[in-house]
Amino acid sequence: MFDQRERRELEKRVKEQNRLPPGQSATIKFPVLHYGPVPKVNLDRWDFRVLGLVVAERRWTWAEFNQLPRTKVTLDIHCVTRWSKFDTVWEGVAVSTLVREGFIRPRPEAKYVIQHCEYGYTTNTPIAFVMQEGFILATHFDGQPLTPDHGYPLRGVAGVIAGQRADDKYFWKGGKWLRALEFRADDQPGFWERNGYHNQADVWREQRHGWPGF
Ligand SMILES: Nc1nc2c(c(=O)[nH]1)N[C@H]1C(S)=C(S)[C@@H](COP(=O)(O)O)O[C@H]1N2
Ligand SMILES: [Mo]
Repeated sequence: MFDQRERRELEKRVKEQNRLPPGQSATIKFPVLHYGPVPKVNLDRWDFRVLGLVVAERRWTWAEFNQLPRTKVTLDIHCVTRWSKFDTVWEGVAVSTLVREGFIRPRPEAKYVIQHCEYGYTTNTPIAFVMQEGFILATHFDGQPLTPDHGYPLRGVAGVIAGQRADDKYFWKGGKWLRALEFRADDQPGFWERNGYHNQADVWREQRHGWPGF
């Protein structure tokens, strides 16, 4: 089949470019993966919060969020279920920009960021991770607003900039239907991290699963 051939050729190319992490295969589709139902969103009531160890907590309405400085980035994404998707184009807001421009002022004690999503889904990373270019608070994929399945209206995206040295984590470290970032001094394992996935989730070291029971 034509698709199969396209997929194999893509996989060969990204392998040669050292962009295919161990145990992954390339996909040209965009699988949907999450636990639980897709939330219905009312943008009139939607808000985005910045909480915890910051100089001033923040709350932005949807209209306000869309006034924040925007970024576009091309990322390779790696799902722990072994598919990788290459050259995905996302638009939204970079946490590093918000920090640099003073929209978010983390306190010095803050070391971790928890992404809080609809229905209580959370995922955790060090602050340094969300400050990387490969992490974005995305409203758009491939030039279009996110679809409900992929996290409309806002999601975290944990990806990799091809060729850049960075802390590369599996895609579950990007929360769909994102509603808040919480800055904390201590780490707090999120939904998948408590359900068997690895806390660090380094794609190149294949940190897929954590200790049994954690
Ligand atoms: N809110 C929420 N975000 C989530 C998840 C989830 O269950 N709930 N699953 C994660 C996992 S395991 C993956 S692989 C990606 C999948 O994103 P996609 O459906 O856009 O491919 O979303 C991540 N973000
Ligand atoms: Mo996943």
